[in-house]
Amino acid sequence: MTVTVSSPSRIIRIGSRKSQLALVQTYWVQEAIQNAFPERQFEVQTMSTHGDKILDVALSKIGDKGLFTKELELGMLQNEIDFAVHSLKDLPTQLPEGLVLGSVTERENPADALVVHAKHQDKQLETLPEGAVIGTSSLRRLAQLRYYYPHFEFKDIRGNLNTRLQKLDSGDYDAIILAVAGLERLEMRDRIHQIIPAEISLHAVGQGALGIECRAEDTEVLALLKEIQHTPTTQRCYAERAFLRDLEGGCQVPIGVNTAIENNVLKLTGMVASLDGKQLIKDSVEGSPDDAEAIGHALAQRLREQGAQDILDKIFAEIQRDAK
Ligand code: DPM
Repeated sequence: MTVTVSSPSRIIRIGSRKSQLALVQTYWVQEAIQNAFPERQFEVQTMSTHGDKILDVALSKIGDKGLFTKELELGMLQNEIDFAVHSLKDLPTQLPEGLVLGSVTERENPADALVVHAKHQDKQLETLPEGAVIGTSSLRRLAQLRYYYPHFEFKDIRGNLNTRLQKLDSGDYDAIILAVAGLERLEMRDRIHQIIPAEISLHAVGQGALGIECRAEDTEVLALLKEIQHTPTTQRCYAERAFLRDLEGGCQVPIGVNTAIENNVLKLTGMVASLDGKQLIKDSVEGSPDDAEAIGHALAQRLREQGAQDILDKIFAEIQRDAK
């Protein structure tokens, strides 16, 4: 186990993936924490993750949840970096021994966006033609859209945001689905054609928020990170992550959520859908924001009682079979 030495001169090393989006997010965190502690020194160190190297395989087929986080986690455990900035939705719900989620920063719009090819500028999800080819490699987006729009075709798409937009523009797809938050952070909000309402697409757990991971025993870094934590976002994301932790198996699953805090009541809505879009189970649980994780567990239990486990077991079996 690493020992963290505290000294006033200690430079805090922030780990980041090298993608454009990851760097924008990391520099945002660096600026926020630098503003909170002007006398301290923070520097960014970049690393490539496994997920950055295998761009040709559909995410859902890789079945490895730490795809974008493992190398950064090793870096923390080996004391090469002090904390890592992740898109919270890419951070597995179970962290390696010795690491914790030190902070969750204020969430941006967590919704999904429809981005269309130029020839469909006058269309919305409701009016895209029968057989329109929709690009996504998210099982969650696929299952929900199939449920509400069974007349579309779906095709995998990988690569970073720019690559995906190029593939769309070159005519490979009629439309693609991307997170609003990613497009906004990269100043590409003009590509957001329609924000998909929560009634159609519940977002991924943690979507739109940044999660900062650090060593569990590094009390100095933990204290620094607390200053940039956003409490309502943290409560919402803890409820979402507890829900996912209870339901997921070893791979990406079609699970979506939505949360809101109003009048000190946290409401968590969640859904599990089958890949063919024929079954979709959705329900909500409310409670005190202080009981965020209990709300997540309660919702998982409620969806299980309604048949969510059968749907998920079938999907795990399918993915395992495809992987062979
Ligand atoms: C995860 C998923 C996707 C990313 C699965 C899901 C989308 C994959 C795809 C867990 N991570 O959402 O159901 O559509 O092919 C990812 C994005 C962001 C973080 C890009 C996106 C930016 C938004 C954010 C990829 N990870 O979802 O369009 O920080 O929340």
